[in-house]
Amino acid sequence: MAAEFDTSHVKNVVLLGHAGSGKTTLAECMLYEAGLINRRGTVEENSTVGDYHPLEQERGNSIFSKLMHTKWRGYKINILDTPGYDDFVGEVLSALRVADTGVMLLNAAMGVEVGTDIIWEYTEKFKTPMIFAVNKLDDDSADFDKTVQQAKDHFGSKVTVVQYPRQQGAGFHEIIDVLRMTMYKFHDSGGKPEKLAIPDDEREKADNLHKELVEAVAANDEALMEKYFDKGELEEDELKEGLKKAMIHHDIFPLFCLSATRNMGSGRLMGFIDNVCPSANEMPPQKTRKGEDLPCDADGPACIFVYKTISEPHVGDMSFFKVYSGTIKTGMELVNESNGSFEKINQLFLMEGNKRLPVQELTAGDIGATLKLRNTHVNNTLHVKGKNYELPPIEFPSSNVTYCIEPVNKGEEEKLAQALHQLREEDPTLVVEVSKELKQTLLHCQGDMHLAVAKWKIENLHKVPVKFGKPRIAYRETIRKTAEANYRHKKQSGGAGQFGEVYMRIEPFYEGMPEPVGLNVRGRDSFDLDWGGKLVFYNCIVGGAIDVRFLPSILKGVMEKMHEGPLTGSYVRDVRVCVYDGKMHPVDSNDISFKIAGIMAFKDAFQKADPQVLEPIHTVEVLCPEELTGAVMGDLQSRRGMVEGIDTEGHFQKVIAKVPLAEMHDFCSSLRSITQGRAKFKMSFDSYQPVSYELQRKLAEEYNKSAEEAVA
Ligand SMILES: Nc1nc2c(ncn2[C@@H]2O[C@H](COP(=O)(O)OP(=O)(O)OP(=O)(O)O)[C@@H](O)[C@H]2O)c(=O)[nH]1
Ligand SMILES: [Mg+2]
Repeated sequence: MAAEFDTSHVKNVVLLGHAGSGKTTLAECMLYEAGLINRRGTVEENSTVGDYHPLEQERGNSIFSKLMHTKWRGYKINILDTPGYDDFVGEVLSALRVADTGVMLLNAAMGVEVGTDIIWEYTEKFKTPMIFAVNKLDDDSADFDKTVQQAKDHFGSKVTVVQYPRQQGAGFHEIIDVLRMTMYKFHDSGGKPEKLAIPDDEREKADNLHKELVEAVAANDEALMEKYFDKGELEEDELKEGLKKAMIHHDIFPLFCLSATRNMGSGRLMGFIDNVCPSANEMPPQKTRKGEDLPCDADGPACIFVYKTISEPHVGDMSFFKVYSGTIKTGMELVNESNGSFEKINQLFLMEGNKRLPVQELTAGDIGATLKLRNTHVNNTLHVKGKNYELPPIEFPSSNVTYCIEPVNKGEEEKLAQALHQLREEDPTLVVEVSKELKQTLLHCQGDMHLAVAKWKIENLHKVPVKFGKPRIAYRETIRKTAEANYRHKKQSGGAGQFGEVYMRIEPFYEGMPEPVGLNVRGRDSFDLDWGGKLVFYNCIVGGAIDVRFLPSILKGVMEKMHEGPLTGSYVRDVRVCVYDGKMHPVDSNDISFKIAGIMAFKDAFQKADPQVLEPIHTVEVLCPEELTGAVMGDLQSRRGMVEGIDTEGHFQKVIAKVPLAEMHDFCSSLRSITQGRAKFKMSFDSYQPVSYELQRKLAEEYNKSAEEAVA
């Protein structure tokens, strides 16, 4: 059976906004208004179509993006409800990737919030046509004008009022629409409003706002500008066409009014989405990675992009995708451009939260789901044989916080590894690293809530109890002065004997340092170490004191000791080693003897060379409202942080600091509490810097203690 809606009658909207701004409640209204559900659920009663996941119901907020669809006046509207908490940014980005219009909800009682600004940055990247919806106008502390002003301050003069409320707070029930020049009057139960003429006492305000709207539209279209100059007015249809064009060019952001809990305003919003917001074939064509244009044409070659995968218990892997070209039919076979594998589309579904509605085909521009693809992942492009389209991937942000993870029960390591693999499949913002250096499995994630979700999934879906901890720090060791040492390794008691004696000098290495003084350089090797820094190894043996064939063994010994530094067992870097003398035994000297002599001589010399532990220092950038800068700086300084500067970024202050990674573990939750979630941060590795004498002593003590316990 052919698709119910053609490409021009499918609209893909993503609901965006700070946590708690009312996205899930609005989605519920849109389904209810269209009769897809016969009762509006609420977040409080855990009865919405959107927040069906047990964890969401437990927490009272969305965690995963949800695909739902509604049908309104001959159009199909795909609704992508997204979570507002920044920890779940991956869900927002993947939904934004496939949407053609974003609806940014503003909480009229709070105005523009940090989440609004964060998400706005992402919409700018995608250049998504955007609508603003000022929600919660029934809230006693709603302030529409302040919210609009903040929106204009934060997002510019392109924010254009299309509706304003005649009342706010408990009395809110009328909306003045200056595009239609109509007043919508709602009954207490919300839903379908009466359409009335604009009352006289609102006429002037409505006319002014209408004029602003018309001029904004005309300003973005020469032909309309001429008509406007000519007639001093534009017809509603001309306004709609002009608005659509301006939205596609990210030149106008129409602003609407809502009370999602009272279901006031959702119908008009859907009407605007139908008549004005672009369908996928009205958007600029997708550019493949090769730079070709891929027009959104139902008769074009079949091509889909997978933006999300989830694993449903008792169902299997579900892949969510958008059809970017052609028409997808059940039974179709497609090629996965990323790995060349063939995938059969056995089933196709429209989604309504967790409800799957089977269909036979999906047309270009539509969004749907399928089950049990064999080898397809997020960001994969699947297309008809004979084509080689690859669509640009979603760029997920790097992580903010890292935890080490281990199973509570010994022997469940493999089960945990499989669970983590599955989690990573579903959530590309969760990065799993098995660190050879730290001998820990690390979970890099977006924040504590993100971690809590991972824990819930591992324990409830994969049945592996886990514990999280603070990861070890990847310290480094180096030396600050030159030292010499020698070591004789001798073992001549029963069996093959061992003998090797090495004299070496070690020096702190720096680029451009002069050749070793007082030694005959016979050979030199320079190594860029995997863990950063260098080792420069000199053969300064004279008179054949040690045969050159043993030098690689000495080097091996030195390298082995640099793997587990003498002070704290951390990697050693930036050392020059000169082997300048030694002794051999004609029979007992062999590789192992000189390797051991190399290890021990290096260890002794290292201890004498004023060794220094280095710690990783990260650059931390915190975006926060101005009034919180002091609190943020205080917190960073309490972590041995050095504040390097404060910049302005948009409406935020950006505090830049250099902070030891060892002090940053709980910064994410601390920042959330000192700023009530009104700040965000990112951090990146900067450099290795010496630790204080006190800390070095403590680290060396801990290392020696654990070494003793290990042999005990
Ligand atoms: N007064 C009032 N409350 C609302 C309105 N819309 C939503 N709420 C309430 O605001 C809270 C958050 O609503 P949600 O729909 O979960 O908000 P959300 O944007 O989906 O939140 P996240 O999923 O956390 O991003 C709930 O308690 C809703 O009942 C509204 O128009 N007026
Ligand atoms: Mg929600």
